[in-house]
Amino acid sequence: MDSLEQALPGLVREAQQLNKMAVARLISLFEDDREGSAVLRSQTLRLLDANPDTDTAGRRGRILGLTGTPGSGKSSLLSRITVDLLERNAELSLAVLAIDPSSQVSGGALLGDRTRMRFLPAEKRLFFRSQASQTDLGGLGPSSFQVCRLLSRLFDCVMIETVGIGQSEADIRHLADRVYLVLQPLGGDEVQFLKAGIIEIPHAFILNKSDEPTALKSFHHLRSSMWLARPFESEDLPIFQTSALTGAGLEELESEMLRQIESGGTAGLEMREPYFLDRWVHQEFGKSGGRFLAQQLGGATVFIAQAGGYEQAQAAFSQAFG
Ligand SMILES: Nc1nc2c(ncn2[C@@H]2O[C@H](COP(=O)(O)OP(=O)(O)O)[C@@H](O)[C@H]2O)c(=O)[nH]1
Ligand SMILES: [Mg+2]
Repeated sequence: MDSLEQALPGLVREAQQLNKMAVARLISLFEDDREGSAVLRSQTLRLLDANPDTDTAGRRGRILGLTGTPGSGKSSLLSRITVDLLERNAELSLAVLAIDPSSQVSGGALLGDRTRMRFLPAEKRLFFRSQASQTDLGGLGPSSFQVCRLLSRLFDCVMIETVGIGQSEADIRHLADRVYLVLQPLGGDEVQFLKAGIIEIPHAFILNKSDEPTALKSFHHLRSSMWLARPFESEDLPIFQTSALTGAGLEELESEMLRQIESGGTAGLEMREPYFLDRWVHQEFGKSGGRFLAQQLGGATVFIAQAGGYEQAQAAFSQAFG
């Protein structure tokens, strides 16, 4: 750790030039849950926000989330969209964080989706990282928040792919500035979109696989489901009909994403720190840890303020509780 501390200023500068090796090394630090690493993380964040001789200093990239059931086409869409966006905006830099539920079974988060991504290894403006998810139901991994704090300081946009089923999909709403739910046309037995249960979460819908024969019927079905589930908003909720196979509908979706990215940075990962500190405490210390935070330490918001920051709060909590 000592040697990393010395190397940190250089490493941060290289990462700000989007050197892939440097970015990957910093990610490892932000995924590291050993105690000493919290100090290095807060040093990294300070360096990132302060380095005056780079144009990324003070950057907060917009965070877009793509969620939806496995097989709906999230990875296929991302592999096209990312490359298209880089072509459409020559200044843009993007990081993709794919949170892969299958990795628990296969034992490694590295293959799987990556092989399907049409990925440009030499392109500095595009960075791809795959992460194991916490459960086989998807949702965020234990360090997804940490890695987003880092990536949003380096790239104009962070795109997160998560599987959204059950409870876990709501997590993405806490991390992303905008959540897109990717759906595929209904099968013959008409499972209702409403039953999918996640219609309340997203800001926009992507009905993918529009090349399939039942796509149009499903579009009308989705519209009426939205009227039922979110009657006061449904006018404002876009549905993008896309095909990652043929490319149909992608231009419209990409235009909306570019508008999102160019409209400014993230609405504030700082604001989300209390939620993720609470989540971290529950993960690491269980329910009794959560009670201790709420009852003895005044709750996550108060405790972060008292400790002087998120990293400091993690370290202080481990001491106070452990
Ligand atoms: N017909 C058709 N198949 C697609 C489309 N997008 C993805 N697929 C296929 O659907 C399967 C799942 O895609 P994938 O991107 O891995 O889905 P993910 O699990 O949501 O990331 C793959 O076999 C893709 O080739 C599409 O627009 N049309
Ligand atoms: Mg995928």
